[in-house]
Amino acid sequence: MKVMLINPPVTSDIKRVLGVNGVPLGLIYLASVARNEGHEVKFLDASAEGMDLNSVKSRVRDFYPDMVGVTATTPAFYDACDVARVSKEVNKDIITVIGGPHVTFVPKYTLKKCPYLDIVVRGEGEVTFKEILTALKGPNRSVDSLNNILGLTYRKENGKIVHNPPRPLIQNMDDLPIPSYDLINWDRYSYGKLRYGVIMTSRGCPFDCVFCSSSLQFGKRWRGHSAERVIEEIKILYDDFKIREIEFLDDTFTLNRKRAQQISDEIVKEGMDISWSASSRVNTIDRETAEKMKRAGAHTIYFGIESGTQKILDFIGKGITLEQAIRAVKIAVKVGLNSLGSFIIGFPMEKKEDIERTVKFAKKLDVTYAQFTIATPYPGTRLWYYALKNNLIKTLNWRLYTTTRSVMKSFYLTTEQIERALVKAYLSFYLRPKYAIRDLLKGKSSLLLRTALAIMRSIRGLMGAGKAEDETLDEKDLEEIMKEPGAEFPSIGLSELPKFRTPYLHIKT
Ligand code: B12
Ligand code: SF4
Repeated sequence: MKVMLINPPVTSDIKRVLGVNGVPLGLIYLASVARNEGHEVKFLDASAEGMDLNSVKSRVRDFYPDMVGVTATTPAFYDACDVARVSKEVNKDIITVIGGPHVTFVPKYTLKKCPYLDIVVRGEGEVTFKEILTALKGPNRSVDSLNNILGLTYRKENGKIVHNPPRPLIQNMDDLPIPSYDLINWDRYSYGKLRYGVIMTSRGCPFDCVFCSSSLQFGKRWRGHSAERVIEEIKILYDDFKIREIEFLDDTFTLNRKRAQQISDEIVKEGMDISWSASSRVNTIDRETAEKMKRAGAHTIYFGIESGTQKILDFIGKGITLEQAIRAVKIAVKVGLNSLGSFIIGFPMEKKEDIERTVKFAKKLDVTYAQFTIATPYPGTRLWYYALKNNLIKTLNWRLYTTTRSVMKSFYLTTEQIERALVKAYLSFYLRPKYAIRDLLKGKSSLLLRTALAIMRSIRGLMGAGKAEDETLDEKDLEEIMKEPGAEFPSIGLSELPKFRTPYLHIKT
């Protein structure tokens, strides 16, 4: 089969605001799966290539695939739908498949809203995708043959939407193929002259933060690649693609400290001259691990600190204390690592003073960089269900779900106050004498850091753009959303909601 995998051209203000491209790692894992099954694969990152929809359509016409697979975050969903639409315009028999952290949690609504999509893959995609490809092999392919495949929601030929049971998590991460890094046009992701690569060495997270979608997408169980496999991937990037700067995209690279140390030691042993950054949690870092990471070339460590008040940290379910945050940043400083602290403002129960406390805390901590975002109820998260049950959703216009817009009502603050507070937070943190922004930009970089800085740079632009309060909430849409699996429980308090909901079958290991 001819399979075309497309990262959609992003027209939401995400691109304008963030201005950064990230390698669509999910799609190149899927490319490897399809290639291993003997399919012909074409990969297109229309966003990184700066293409418009017409150019995408031409590429689809040129390749004339049997299947188009497209990925999307929440704000990129309409763009993904547009890719499916133009694919069907090229040939109505092209089977269109979508996956990613948005559609996983609103699969039926997705298919209703975007009639050009045939299949939604929920959660981790590799095994489900392989089974779809097998089921649709041959000239008389029909989506009706998908009824036994776990982890998907699809539109039957008669138009009926079918929601299959969930798929278990992949048990052994080393069973995953190496992503098809050869499909990547690395120059599109370089930063200055630096060729810049990404690796995800683990999936899943056992914690339960109220806003977090990735820990649901990849399950509540941490699963890591072996250190050997990680080194193998680094070597491919290093030797074959001359990558010298790597970002580890794991939710928490240091969750298994022993493994993080092992990987660091191996990088040193192999004599690889790379610099890199990775995420941690303030309670999963210690001096020894940080030192080893630094020795192996790490320059920045990313901490989700989220709030400067324990009350909000408790609401988030972060499972950390302010003291742990102080301690973690001190460790980073001691070993010479930069720290990038992520802070979220605008939770429904936050008052102006709470937000101010968070900004003050960020400054007191003296993280090297701070990223501030607005609490956004992404589908599937506990915050999403909390917002639904408490009637706090302002809009279902996914384009606004960028974390720089206030899309959720607050008990105390207006949209304007929250969005202004975001601008103020950046100005207050970065416009201190110790920061000269151009100097920051000269240093080692990481995708997440560039995102933070890009938000800051375009902060004035943010204020001019449309606001969620100008949007109307379509009650019918809301009703549809409430019919999604997971939205049906009747309670209204966060504590009454189930601890978490994942799209997975729970397998005892
Ligand atoms: C790196 C990253 C970025 C990078 C680049 C992203 C990119 N690749 O283009 C940058 C910094 C630019 C970024 C920006 C944003 N990000 Co981001 N990002 C990530 C991160 C840390 C890793 C992404 C990744 O590579 N994952 C690894 C691959 C293997 O997973 P995957 O892409 O999900 O793909 C798998 C499945 O989803 C599925 N699948 C996905 N697509 C498809 C398609 C088909 C056809 C099939 C069959 C299956 C399938 O199969 C894949 C393999 O298992 C994730 C967290 C995470 N753990 O994933 C957040 C995450 C994706 N980001 C998130 C958010 C919110 C954003 C932003 C909206 C906001 C912001 N302020 O950062 C912007 C939006 C950018 C955009 N263009 O839409 C959320 C998404 C939530 C949501 N519902 O949309 C996540 C999940 C983090 C979170 N907070 O929970 N991000
Ligand atoms: S935000 Fe919380 S739940 Fe999500 S990956 Fe990080 S620690 Fe885990």
